Amino acid sequence: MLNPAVPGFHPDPSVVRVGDDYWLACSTFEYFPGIPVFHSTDAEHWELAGHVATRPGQLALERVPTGGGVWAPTIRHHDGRFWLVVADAMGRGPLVFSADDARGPWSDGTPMVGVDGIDHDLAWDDDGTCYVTYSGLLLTPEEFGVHRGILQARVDLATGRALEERRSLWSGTGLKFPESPHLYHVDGRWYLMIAEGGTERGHSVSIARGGSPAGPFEGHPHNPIHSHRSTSHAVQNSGHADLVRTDDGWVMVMLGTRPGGASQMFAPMGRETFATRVTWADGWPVVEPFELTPGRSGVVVETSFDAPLGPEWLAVRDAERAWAAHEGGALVLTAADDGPVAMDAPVPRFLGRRQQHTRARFTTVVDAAGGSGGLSVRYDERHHYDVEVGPEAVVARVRLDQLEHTWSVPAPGTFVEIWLEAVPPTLSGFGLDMLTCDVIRMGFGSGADEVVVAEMDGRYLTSEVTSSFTGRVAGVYAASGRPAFRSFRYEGSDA
Ligand code: 6LW
Repeated sequence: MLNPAVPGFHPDPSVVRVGDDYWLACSTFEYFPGIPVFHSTDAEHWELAGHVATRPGQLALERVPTGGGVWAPTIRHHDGRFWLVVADAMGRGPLVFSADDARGPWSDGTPMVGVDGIDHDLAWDDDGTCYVTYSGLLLTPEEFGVHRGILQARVDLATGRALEERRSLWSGTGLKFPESPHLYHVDGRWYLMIAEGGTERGHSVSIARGGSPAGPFEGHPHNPIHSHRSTSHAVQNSGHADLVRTDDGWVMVMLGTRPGGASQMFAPMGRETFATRVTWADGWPVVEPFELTPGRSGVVVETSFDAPLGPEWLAVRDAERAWAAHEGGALVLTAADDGPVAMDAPVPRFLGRRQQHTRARFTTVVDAAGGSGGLSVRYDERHHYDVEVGPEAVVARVRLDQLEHTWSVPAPGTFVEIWLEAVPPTLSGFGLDMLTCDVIRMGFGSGADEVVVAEMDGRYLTSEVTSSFTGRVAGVYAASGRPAFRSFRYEGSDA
């Protein structure tokens, strides 16, 4: 299987098969558009087909804290319609979306009533009764962090209302954070598969089976059925899995990270989607080992800003992007009138795309005559590195929580090609450099005219340091006035 299956931060994957098509959805937290839907015809090669949340109001992202928002969708298909349940964490809460076509448009989202928690799953029994099974982690201020294990209730999806009091189900082998439950009806048995151990290095996949979707369930005698914990596998944190049957067997998708550095400490892209094959023995799934696909060559993606941006472009907490316009073949971003440093804002005037390769370079041409602006690679509003063109200078900026450091070089004009790149550290034997994942270089110009304004250790822009659920996103932003961006190039390589 190709791995990563969906590179860049695409955690909490859920997959469904409808006819000869496969559809996969992931978490997107505070980013908009929300909940990407990928399409495949072989459950291995995935193309972005659209998003569930494309309109204001479908999610309440404008008010969610960093890392809140879209947590762990489940996508399913029943009676000719696509259904997706998801937690808009610290936003609208548990929601039900539906659509005739997985590409969209999707419904406005119906709040679930009588169902709380996260990681909601959908399953129907033979008489059409719908079961919502979920992780009982509570996020309300008064009960934040209370965990009630794996819970379930039958639900009327049309109204979002639970039809009964929730019941507790098998909740794993006793590891922390039982979550990501999924129910499967296979050869007359019901299987309940969960993640446990937490989404960090202790992550694992466990499973149980029984005769009814409502339990009781008997745990696999040798859980977990998958984990990379305490190994040196190139993919760590693997878990939060979903299963789909293909023509020649079964495929499991799951989240995982690619931490770099001598002791695999830091993952720049956060949690990505991986895939492996599954066979069955004695009525239990057997998860096949998988490896990263070796030597995946680089990609170059050119974006011309004279047309609307593709669906891979993200804004932070803003569904309408009223401050972005296409004018004269350029993308013009209007800076906020006041407030903090541009990228420190909770709603920055920023449009970006995920870093999807271990080595990546982002390049844009900015016309700063109308205002200052630049390139930023961000984890969140407190962890970002920027390179910005102002009236007199090109400024490199590192923001790490309360710390900000800048470097300044006279600008060669207001029409400047600027770039950010993540490159492997230059190893000089044993030492600090060997522990980091990469170095981020910030500069302008190219070839003989290239100027490196600053270099900074990249370990501080990783999921382990920022403790964020997302991954690096890099793009263009306005700091003052109305800077115009002429082009954008993404170059990535895992080699
Ligand atoms: C997701 C849950 C989790 O809902 O993190 O740590 C949440 N585990 O499974 C966001 O990815």
